[in-house]
Amino acid sequence: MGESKNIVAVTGGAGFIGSHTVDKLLDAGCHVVVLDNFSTGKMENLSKHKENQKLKVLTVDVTDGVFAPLSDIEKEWGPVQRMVHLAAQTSVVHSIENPINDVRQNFVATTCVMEYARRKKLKKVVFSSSAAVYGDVETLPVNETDACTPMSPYGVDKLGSEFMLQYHSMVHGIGTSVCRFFNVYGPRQDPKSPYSGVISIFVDRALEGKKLVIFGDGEQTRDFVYVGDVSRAVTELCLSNEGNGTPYNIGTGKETSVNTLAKTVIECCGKDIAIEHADSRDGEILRSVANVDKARKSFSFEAKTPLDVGLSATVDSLR
Ligand code: UD2
Repeated sequence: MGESKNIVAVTGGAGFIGSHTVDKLLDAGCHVVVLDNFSTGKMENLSKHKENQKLKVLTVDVTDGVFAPLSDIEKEWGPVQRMVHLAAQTSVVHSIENPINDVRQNFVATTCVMEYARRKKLKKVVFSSSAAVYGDVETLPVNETDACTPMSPYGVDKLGSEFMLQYHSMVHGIGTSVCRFFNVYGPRQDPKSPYSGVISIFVDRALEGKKLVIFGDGEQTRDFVYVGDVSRAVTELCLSNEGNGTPYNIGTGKETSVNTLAKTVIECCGKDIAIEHADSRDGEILRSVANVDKARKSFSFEAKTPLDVGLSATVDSLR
């Protein structure tokens, strides 16, 4: 007793990136409270920590506010000091079709988290922004200082949320870090929704012997970054007190077309799978790849996992 605890609340902690972040925070000795509404999160993502007394899981929709649910934890453990905000509506396509819902789940939720951070004087908040804030840029790889012209409500919300963190640093002195995730993939990404990440969909379909459907000509590119690398960056930023909300690109710096990805997935799954093309998506960004110099210089971030290695791990997890 008497030992000081590092208490971290993780919104979306039962989700894909969230549960990997919870793994790493627990490894680092933190006490962790997961806030998740289980719309896409799954308890089984946290099942290996079932007996861990340092983890609590609360079924909470962040847009309903986090003060009441966290007050019980505070009575038992003491004050929450840090927050990682990963709960989100993650689909660009969904945001175009349902912009009001997107604003609620992404922008309003961030405002709820930051209002808690302000009143409780948290040491640190880390937020999951996205490469979608950039839109189509003229020069690649894209830099954090490049102009942002989001091409979807999703990108607009993420950019607005970034400003919400920066404002809290500037005016209320809260330490904040913003991660602009590129295309995150890996084990525990749910492949079964039409809004799922392309790698999870391709791997899942290839393993079932179904054809892969490429939207458009397939020459659009993405920077695919492995979830183990992403959750390491988030954990590191969460445990540092520094940060004024300026964003970090979290990607690999490598550009891969959807055509190349489809071929690599087929090779990795070792099956003879057909490829078909369909209409391209609205609001589709044509090329996306990160310049990662800032994260490298600031906290020695390196996305270490090559695509073939990350793909094998993804294939093994879905097999
Ligand atoms: C991803 C993230 C989003 C945001 C963004 C940042 C997901 C689900 N979304 O959006 O949250 O952070 O990256 O860049 O991770 N595609 C196909 N066939 C399919 C599915 C997708 O060709 O069956 C294509 C799609 O048209 C796009 C690419 O694959 O060109 C990636 O699509 P996505 O939905 O995985 O991700 P994206 O980039 O829209």
